[in-house]
Amino acid sequence: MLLVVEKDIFAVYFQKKELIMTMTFQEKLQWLRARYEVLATRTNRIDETWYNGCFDRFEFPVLTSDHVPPEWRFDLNEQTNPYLMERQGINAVFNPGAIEFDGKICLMCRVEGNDRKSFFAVAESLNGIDNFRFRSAPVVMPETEDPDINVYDMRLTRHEDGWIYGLFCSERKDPAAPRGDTSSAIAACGIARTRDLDKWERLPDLKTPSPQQRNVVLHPEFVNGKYAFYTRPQDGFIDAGSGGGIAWGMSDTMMKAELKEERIVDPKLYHTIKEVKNGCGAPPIKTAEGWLHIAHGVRNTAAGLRYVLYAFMCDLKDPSRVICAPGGYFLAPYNAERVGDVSNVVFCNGLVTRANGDVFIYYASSDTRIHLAATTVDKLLDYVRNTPSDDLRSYASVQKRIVLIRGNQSGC
Ligand code: M1P
Repeated sequence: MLLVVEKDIFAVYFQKKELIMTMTFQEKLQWLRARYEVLATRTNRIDETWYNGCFDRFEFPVLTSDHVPPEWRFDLNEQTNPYLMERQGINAVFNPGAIEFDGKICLMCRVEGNDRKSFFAVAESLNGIDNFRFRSAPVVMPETEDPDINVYDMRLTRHEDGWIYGLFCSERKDPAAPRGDTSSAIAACGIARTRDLDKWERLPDLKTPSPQQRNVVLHPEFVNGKYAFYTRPQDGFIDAGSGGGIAWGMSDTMMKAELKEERIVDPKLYHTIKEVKNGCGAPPIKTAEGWLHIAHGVRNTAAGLRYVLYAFMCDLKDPSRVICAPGGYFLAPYNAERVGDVSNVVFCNGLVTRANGDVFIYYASSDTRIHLAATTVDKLLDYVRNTPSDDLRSYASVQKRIVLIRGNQSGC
């Protein structure tokens, strides 16, 4: 039987089961590869149903678990896998670091296998909008003498010292957990460096006064001759949400990076989008007016935690000082983004600023797949400068809205 490779994704994807059942191994393999090709080469378009004047959303996720090549999931040998069964499934592709490298946009994805273990893999695209392809194999991240149980959420920083650093969460079981507690873990900031995103040199984990760390970001420039970090100090168990906010600390070296002090620069706050916790996103964007951040804030709801993205800007000379703090969220889960492994979550740890001022924000929805929001540096600056701050009370909020409405009604 000759399989016609349809251009229509639905025709390829939803091939009739009776037909698949009658296929030989080779025909099935051909269909599997055709299905993958159609998805990987699908053109992405701006979502015309979305408008807020600040950023565009795109119709399709840029990466999903189905974008992981069949070679990574199936044993393609008929002798050892006569049913052409998926042997090592992929559960999700999300939370990517991002960087422009060698004329391509590279996403350092968090790929999670069916076994719950995450690992890193680079997917590249020329336009950053579609046609992302994974490199031939996942990244082999060296371990330290205390092996990580799980690694995830890498932030890529092209530092002025010449290296590309990857800072990520390294999770290990809490050795002090009482017997029978199979969940408690310690989260630390793993550090590695590379020149090509392929070969990585693992450095010692970051040492901080806080016993737990996630969402650590390396600032791209030296500050007073030191390496500077945005951290998220947390006490106790990692899911307790007991962090105090985004903090700032400095280290003399990356070879044994250590912060003697962490100072909160962007606290979590009652009755805001970051009431439970917050965390830094990608390394900040350098603009003429300051360092722009896209971070995430978390609040509780009756349906569980809700993760949204918010923006703030820090002083150009003192990147530990917040100078603009718009109220509310910048981007929240929308339509199908709301549902996934961990629903009602958007999370961003990677963005790319292009030479023409375009900004591509890569965010994951519900810990499941990756989307793109496209904007510009100018629009982001307008957003952080002119979005009202959160005055923390309904009365104050309505006053501001009345000023807006009255101004519009008077025709100015
Ligand atoms: O499940 C939502 C996110 O939860 C964690 O983020 P945070 O440390 O801010 O709570 C991380 O596990 C992240 O990967 C995940 O997307």
